[in-house]
Amino acid sequence: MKKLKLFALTAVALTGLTGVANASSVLLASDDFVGITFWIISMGMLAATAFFFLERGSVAAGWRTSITVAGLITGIAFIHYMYMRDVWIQTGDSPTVYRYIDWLITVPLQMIEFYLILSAVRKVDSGIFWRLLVGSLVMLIGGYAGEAGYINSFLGFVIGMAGWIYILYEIFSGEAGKLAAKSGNKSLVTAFGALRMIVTIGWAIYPLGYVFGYLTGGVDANSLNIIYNIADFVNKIAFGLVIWAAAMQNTSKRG
Ligand SMILES: *C/C=C(C)/C=C/C=C(C)/C=C/C1=C(C)CCCC1(C)C
Repeated sequence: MKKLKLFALTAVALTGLTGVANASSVLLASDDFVGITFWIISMGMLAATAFFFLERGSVAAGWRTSITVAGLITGIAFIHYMYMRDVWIQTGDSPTVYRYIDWLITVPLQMIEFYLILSAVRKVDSGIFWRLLVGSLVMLIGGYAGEAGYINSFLGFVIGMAGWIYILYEIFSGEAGKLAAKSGNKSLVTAFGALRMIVTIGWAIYPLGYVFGYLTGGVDANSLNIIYNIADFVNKIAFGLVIWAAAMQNTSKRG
C-alpha cells in the first residue's frame, strides 16, 4: 500500500517537473484571462489527482477501483492541460486536438465509473459499459469532425447531441438507471443521482460552448475555451469527489 502511494506521488511529481521543463518562453500575460483559467484548472487537476490516489486506501475494498479511476481521469486531464495551456499562451489558438484526445480517454473512463460504482454493491452486466462507450464515441467523434472542419459544424453538432442523448437515456431509463434504483444501497443511489445530474447539467455546458464558439457566426475562441475549461473543472473533479463521498459513506457504515 505504501509503495503504491509512493509510486503514485512520484509519477505525479515527475509529470509536474516535465511540465516545468517544457515551460514556454512566452509567459502568461496579466490580461490573458483565458490563459489564467488554463493555469487554475491544470493545478486543480494536479491537486485532485494526488488527493484521489492518497485516499484510495481509506475506502472499503469494493470502492477502491473507482477511486483509482477518478485519479486517472484527473491525472490524464492534468497532463493535457499543461499542453493546452502552452498552445493557448503561445499561439492564442484553441487547443482542439489535445482537448478531444483528453475527452476521448477520460469520457470512456467516466462511463466505466458508472459500471464500477454499480458493481461495488451488486452484480452487473458489462453491456451497460459497452452501450455507454458507444454513446460517448458517437458524441465525441461527431463533435471533433465538426470542430476540426471535416464535416459541416451543424451536422457535427447533431451527431454529437445524438450520442449524448443516448447516454442520458441509458443512465436515466435504461438498465444502468434501473439497477441503481433497485440496489437498495442509499449512498449508491445518492451518488448515482449526483453523477447523473453532472452528466445532464454539467455536460450541457459543452454543447453550449460549441454553439457559442461555432454555430453563432464565427468562432469566438475566448468564450469557447473559458466555457470548456470551467466545464472540465466541474465534470472531472466534482465527478470524482461524488464517488469518493459515496465510498466514504459506505466505508464508515461497515467499519
Ligand atoms: C472530461 C471531459 C468531459 C466530461 C467532456 C465531455 C464532453 C461533452 C459532453 C461534449 C459534448 C458535445 C455535444 C453533446 C454536441 C456536439 C459537440 C460536443 C462534442 C461538444
